[in-house]
Amino acid sequence: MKLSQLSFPNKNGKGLRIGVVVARWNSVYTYSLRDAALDELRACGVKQKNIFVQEVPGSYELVFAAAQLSEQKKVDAIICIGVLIKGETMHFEYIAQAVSQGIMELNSDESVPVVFGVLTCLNEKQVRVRSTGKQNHGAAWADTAIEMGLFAKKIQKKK
Ligand code: DLZ
Repeated sequence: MKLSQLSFPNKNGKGLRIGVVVARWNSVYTYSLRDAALDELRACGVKQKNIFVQEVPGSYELVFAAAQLSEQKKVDAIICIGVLIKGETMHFEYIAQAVSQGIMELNSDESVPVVFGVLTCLNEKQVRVRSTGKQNHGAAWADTAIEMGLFAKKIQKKK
């Protein structure tokens, strides 16, 4: 499925509070993804004062920051943004595994949805395609955060 085929029925972010955690490793690309996500959040009505951006050194640190934000309950959804590029050692595999597992565990154990905004690519060209221009994934991650934040709010009201 092409990114452009993703559809989001409700993109009304008014009243939502969104956390955005961004890794500085490969920052040319993570900042481009972050900016696309922030533009989309604002376009969907999320107020600037309700957007909380936290930088971390690398993708491995995304889970810790997301867990802290989640625990504070000050946001309705969190987007974790990172870019992992396969190198010559096993580093890529270990970090990708740890981050995907960590974010999955936050989603299953905690009540704040966390969006997996981590590109795991084999080379820089794959990253560039997915983090710049029309195929920039950042906007879709913002839409996902809005949809899941609205869902989390609705379900928690009923408890
Ligand atoms: C060490 C490392 C390497 C080799 N590659 C990446 C990468 O491609 N993308 C990324 O976000 N971070 C990388 N890191 C840094 C780790 O995520 C982490 O910041 C350090 O191991 C310190 O815990």
